[in-house]
Amino acid sequence: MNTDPLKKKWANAIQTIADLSKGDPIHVDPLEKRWAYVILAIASLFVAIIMIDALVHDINPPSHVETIDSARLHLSKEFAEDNLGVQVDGNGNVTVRIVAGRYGFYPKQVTVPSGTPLKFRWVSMDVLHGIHLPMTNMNTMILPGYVAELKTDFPKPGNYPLLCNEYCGMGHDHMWGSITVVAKEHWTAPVTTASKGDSDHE
Ligand SMILES: [Cu+2]
Repeated sequence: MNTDPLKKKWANAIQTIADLSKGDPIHVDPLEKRWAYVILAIASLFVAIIMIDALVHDINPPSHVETIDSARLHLSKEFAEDNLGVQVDGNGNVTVRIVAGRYGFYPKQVTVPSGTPLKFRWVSMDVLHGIHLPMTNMNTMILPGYVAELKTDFPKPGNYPLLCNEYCGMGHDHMWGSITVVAKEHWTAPVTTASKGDSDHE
């Protein structure tokens, strides 16, 4: 078999590459260059938006890792029935504890003050659930075995529907509740009865 034409082809190709790599630097069309700047600007804008959301608006993925025995929530000190809902501690910090379970939120409705830092602690008693309140930073999965803790602040009074946003079974569509936000001056702290202590788990 005569391989000469093939050898010649290869030699030519190598010569062309060698010619290209010396001499002129890579030529970039001005239009292409302009588009490269546009893309850089778009990427920078996205990074800036993420940074502003994280640092100014405090929108972050929940990084709080705390485990709990989901099967024994009713026996735990913190998530026993009497402790659910809104509580105010001695320093005036407001904590809301809600249990998600097929198919509802317990309690189904909570009333919180506007313009106040609130700490929400969510737990699941069975499977994966999730909540998302549009226009707030309240967006988390509620994994069985973990406490999903979120800090938020509702600037204005209003009613926020609470919908489970993780498919959890046949009754998922009926899994809802609500958060009522009332003006700070019209809000009265719930009367606390049971022992409020902190979590009795790691
Ligand atoms: Cu659900």
